[in-house]
Amino acid sequence: MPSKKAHKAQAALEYLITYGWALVAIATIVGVLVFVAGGGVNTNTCTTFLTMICKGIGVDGDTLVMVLQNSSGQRISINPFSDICFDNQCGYATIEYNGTTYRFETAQIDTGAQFTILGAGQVLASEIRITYVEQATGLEKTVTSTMGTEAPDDIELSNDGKDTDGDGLVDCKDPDVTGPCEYIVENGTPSATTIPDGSNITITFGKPEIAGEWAITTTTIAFYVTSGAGAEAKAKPTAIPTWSSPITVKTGWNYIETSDIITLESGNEFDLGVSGSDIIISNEDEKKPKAVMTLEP
Ligand SMILES: [Ca+2]
Ligand SMILES: [Ca+2]
Repeated sequence: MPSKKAHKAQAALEYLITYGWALVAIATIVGVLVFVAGGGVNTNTCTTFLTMICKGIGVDGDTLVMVLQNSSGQRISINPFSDICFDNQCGYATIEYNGTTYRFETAQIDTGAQFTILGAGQVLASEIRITYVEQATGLEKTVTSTMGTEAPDDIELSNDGKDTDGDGLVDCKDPDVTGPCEYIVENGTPSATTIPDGSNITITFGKPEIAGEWAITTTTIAFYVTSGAGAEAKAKPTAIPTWSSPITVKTGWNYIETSDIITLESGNEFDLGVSGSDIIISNEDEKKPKAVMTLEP
């Protein structure tokens, strides 16, 4: 007669043989869940917004890559430049949707559609804020979410004007950087907020930390118009005689690109001219003029 101990051992063995496959299956499922929840082999975190499902987050050089799905139940519109901010820093986002890249233009995202947000130099940001307009209701909504990437703390960020990884080379002078070198210079100080028909004003932008070391290859002047839609506006660096092709001004943010190569100086100045009617540009808070400068070492 087998002892109680042997009986127990045999029972345990039978249990394993009978239910072992189930334990293996459960272990596999748990493993898969941990893998999925943890984002696979890394620790990237991507928190789902109330009205947008985060499908994934990743890193491409110093660029943050985030895939979202519009689950608001209706079509929404987002302007990447003014409506997507990382740690309260706006202007560095682009949206890729339906094969088109949006930076200054507003993207219309269909209900249920998936789109990608790219944040230049934003891999270390810990919060993202998105403002969008619902097409069906016309309401403007803002959602905020925490996030995080597995980017190392000592990565060289391309657009902060600092030697982030401590090797003595700043931004795009550091071969560790693979992304674009774009700076947004804020607090533009226009000499007037009303630009009379047929005249121009000069806008001065604040000093980037890396002044003098770089050439500006393109500049986009962003300005917010409160009155004067339908007029034409054009821009140029003050030292350059050539104006950009005029754009038709709309209410809200307007963007004019100039492609003259100038040396980055502290307090860069750009002329903004209008024709057709007076326009009024905002110099209030976040709606002050901005310059987006693409730099080369
Ligand atoms: Ca840097
Ligand atoms: Ca560096």
